[in-house]
Amino acid sequence: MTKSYKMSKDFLWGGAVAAHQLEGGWQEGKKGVSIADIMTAGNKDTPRRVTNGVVDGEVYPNHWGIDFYHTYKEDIKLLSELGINCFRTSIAWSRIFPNGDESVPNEAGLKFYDDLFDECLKYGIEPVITLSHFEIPYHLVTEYGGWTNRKLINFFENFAEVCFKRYKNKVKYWMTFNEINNQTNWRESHHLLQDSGLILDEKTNPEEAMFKAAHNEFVASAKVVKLGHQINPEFKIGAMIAMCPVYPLTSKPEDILKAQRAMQTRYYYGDVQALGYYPQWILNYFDRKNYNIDISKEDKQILKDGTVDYIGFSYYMSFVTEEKNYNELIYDEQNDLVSNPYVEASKWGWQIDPVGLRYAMNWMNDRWYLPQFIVENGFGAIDKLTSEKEIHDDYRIDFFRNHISEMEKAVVEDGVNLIGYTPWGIIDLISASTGEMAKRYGVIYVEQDDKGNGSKKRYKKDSFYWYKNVVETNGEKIN
Ligand code: P53
Repeated sequence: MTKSYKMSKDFLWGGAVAAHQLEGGWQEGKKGVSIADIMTAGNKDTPRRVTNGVVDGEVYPNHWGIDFYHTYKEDIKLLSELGINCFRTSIAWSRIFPNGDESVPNEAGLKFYDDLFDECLKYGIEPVITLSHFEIPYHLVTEYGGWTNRKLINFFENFAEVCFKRYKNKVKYWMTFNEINNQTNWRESHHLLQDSGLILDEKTNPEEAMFKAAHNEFVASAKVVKLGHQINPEFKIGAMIAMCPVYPLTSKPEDILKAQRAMQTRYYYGDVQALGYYPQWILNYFDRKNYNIDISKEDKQILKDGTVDYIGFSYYMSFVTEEKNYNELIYDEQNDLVSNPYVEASKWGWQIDPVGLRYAMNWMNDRWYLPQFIVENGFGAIDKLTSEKEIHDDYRIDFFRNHISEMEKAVVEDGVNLIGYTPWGIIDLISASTGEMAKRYGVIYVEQDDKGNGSKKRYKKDSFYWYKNVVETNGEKIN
């Protein structure tokens, strides 16, 4: 079929990163310690560890990132050569409020983002900003216990208010919490830390703590959506969800039911943020489990008044589940997933499924009726720098081509309202799950190894030229 259509002419083509994964400069400009600064380096087989503060002799890759704090001018210039019109990054909370609970913001931190956003705007690149992307100030963990403490709602509001007022003429698209639903997998403690700043003792029920923390995040997010619209009615403030659709392994009715519960469990976050209330099944679940989530009448009103303007989401992979023992219908992300016989997986076990992107976009559209923004999509792989300083990453081009093709079908044929597309890790950076440099996503290569050694020079990969052509033709030429 030849394509006789185009994406809308104001479609946002960009690239995505997050502050803690590329800035480095972890102590510059009076920045405070964030939770990313106490996570050690890991790899595919060795999980990152969380240390008790910053410990001498440990290796913390987020301390150096790719040194973007110092190189952002050259990097933004390089990115501008792609022809992109937006750039998604986050504001490191600990640059603005080093401890998180101060009343006066840190001017040096604010100035850094002013300069960064100006640099983007200079090239016609619009910043798209996440307020909290896996990097809350560590002090909010040690002093307050993270997001299970309602005091964080207030601290977050202060942080958001300062950012909204300061950048109100430079930033239009915002997101509150990155991948708020990653903590569905609460058995893996790094998700609780990255999403909610939780380091739990043995006595605490992690699932209950997760639901409590998520509730406080919902309230904080809703308050900030309302506040943002007061500060600038033009603001578009979104949720940010890790979209991994969960399929049933077979057509066995119990498998179908299990996959449905899996989707409900992973995406009730979206229900609360998009619709403004909790679905009944989960309230019943809290009751059955005797969980005290503390959802007040006032909270319910706040959730209703602060629904998001759009659904930002990441898409990397799909999941499959089956029902092994149907008595109580629950979905346990750590134990209930099986592999999909129909798709291939990356070296890190992420199942590659472009069609799943179209499925997911339709599923969300049917459920939430909101504009969507693909704020992450990409392929983590080992790249080889040749002696000519080239990177032949056809596998990444294939990944992008197949996903963009399904994305365009979802938009043009299925009528999903999509604002933009920002591939993840547009420039190589530190992996969030493993802390590796070797798991690369970029169309720009950064010559640096897992230990932070290397020239740090930037090189355009083959995928750079390919993506540039996609952007320049507004998604028309993807072959
Ligand atoms: P890395 C899990 C599943 C899907 C997306 O991930 C995830 C995660 C958490 O690791 O995270 C997002 O670097 C996240 C980014 C992250 C990116 O996906 O683990 O928003 O910060 O870097 C890719 O390969």
